Amino acid sequence: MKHCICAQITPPGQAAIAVIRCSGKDSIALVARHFRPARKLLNAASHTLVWGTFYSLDGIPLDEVLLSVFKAPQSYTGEDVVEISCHGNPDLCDRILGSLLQNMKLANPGEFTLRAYLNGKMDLSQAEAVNDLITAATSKAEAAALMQIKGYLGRHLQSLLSQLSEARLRCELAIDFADQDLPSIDGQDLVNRINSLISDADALYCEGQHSRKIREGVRICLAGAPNAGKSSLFNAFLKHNRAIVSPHPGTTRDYLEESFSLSGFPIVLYDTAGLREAAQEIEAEGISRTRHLMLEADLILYLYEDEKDLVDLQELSSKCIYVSSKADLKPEQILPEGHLACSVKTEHGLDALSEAILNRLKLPQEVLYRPLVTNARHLAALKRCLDALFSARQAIENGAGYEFIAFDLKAASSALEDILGVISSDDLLNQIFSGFCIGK
Ligand SMILES: Nc1nc2c(ncn2[C@@H]2O[C@H](COP(=O)(O)OP(=O)(O)O)[C@@H](O)[C@H]2O)c(=O)[nH]1
Ligand SMILES: [Mg+2]
Repeated sequence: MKHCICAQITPPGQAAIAVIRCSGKDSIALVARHFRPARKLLNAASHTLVWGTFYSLDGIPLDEVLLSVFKAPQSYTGEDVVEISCHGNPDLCDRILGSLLQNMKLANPGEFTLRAYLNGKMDLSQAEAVNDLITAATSKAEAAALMQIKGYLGRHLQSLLSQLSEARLRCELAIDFADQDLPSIDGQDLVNRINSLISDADALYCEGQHSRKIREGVRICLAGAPNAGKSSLFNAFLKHNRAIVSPHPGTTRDYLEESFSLSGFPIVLYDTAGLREAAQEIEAEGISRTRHLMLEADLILYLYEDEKDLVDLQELSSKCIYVSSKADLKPEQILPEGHLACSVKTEHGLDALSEAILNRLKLPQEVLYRPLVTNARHLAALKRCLDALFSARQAIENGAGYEFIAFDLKAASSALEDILGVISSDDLLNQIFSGFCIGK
């Protein structure tokens, strides 16, 4: 039988209130051993509060507490749950938890959510989204995670899965009745079904690739000649003086990395050493890192004070916004097509630059109201599903037997089932849930 588990679900440290959650078949009876009036707890209806005193097992009163009672299956974990709200003194919480641990086990990270998943309260994609929501750094990332918790993605995948089964069923019928003189299945119909599955899965995958940026942050690299004003712009975006700004070229030798939110989207901004030849050793190393960061970035802001500092970025130019910096010093300037001008000093052009960044990245505001695959594990599974579907379509085109097509369709289904956790190995579950915080 499964143990009752407990853990503090509020952050450690002093607070007005701390909450300890207990979950398991016997949780109500086990907490009642510590609680007066015990009978009130034992008789409590689900979703009610019970007020009383919490005692250690040897009868010493520890605190006045408020218990929230949730009965299976109407609880977070799907088991009987008691949440103990006590006073938020860390020492006191330890003593309450210590008493409970005489009959219960301390929950592992993510174990409450793991139980919720195992008890069918949510599919695996929803369970993972719980952690995404807790760790989301910006409002857009929160919205995407919440959509997933609410099950939008799960329902969408379920519908793909049932279309896949339908197509597979047709193949299997064709295999089973191959030796009988029945009309063979409609090949064109099967191709149509597979094509429609491909376009659906492909849209989900492509949007997902794009939206991963919502989770992980868009990487923007500031580049340009030394002294172009990169560190100043870096500080302006972060709204504090993180990077050293100096009139001496070559001050920023290593790179700096900071995150901030741009209209709710997470951005990881890199301030780099300026690109110039003939640098000292350390600076040269900085420059080679700059090149690397420019390659990896989703977007490059290339700053220049003077047009003579513009360099040909070749293949990188497609992900580059050219910014003429220190515009306050160049009131008469005529900008090349597509370039922006800004001044950190007067703040002129900074809003337009932010807007240009958002436009360029085509961050999908509206996509948030549709199911999104933002999790790397899910994206990889979706890719496996797509590959299997391509292979099925190829098999039909090659005139391969239906057993080959059925095999590919089966592989496509199990890739989607991996996302939902229809069947999942203990290893996978451990890997996923160990990334959670204790108490979730
Ligand atoms: N007038 C003016 N000076 C600026 C502006 N931005 C940066 N500077 C100055 O240009 C110099 C180099 O700036 P910095 O940000 O360190 O450039 P970096 O080498 O590209 O990081 C410093 O003296 C800054 O004060 C601006 O918008 N207007
Ligand atoms: Mg600098």
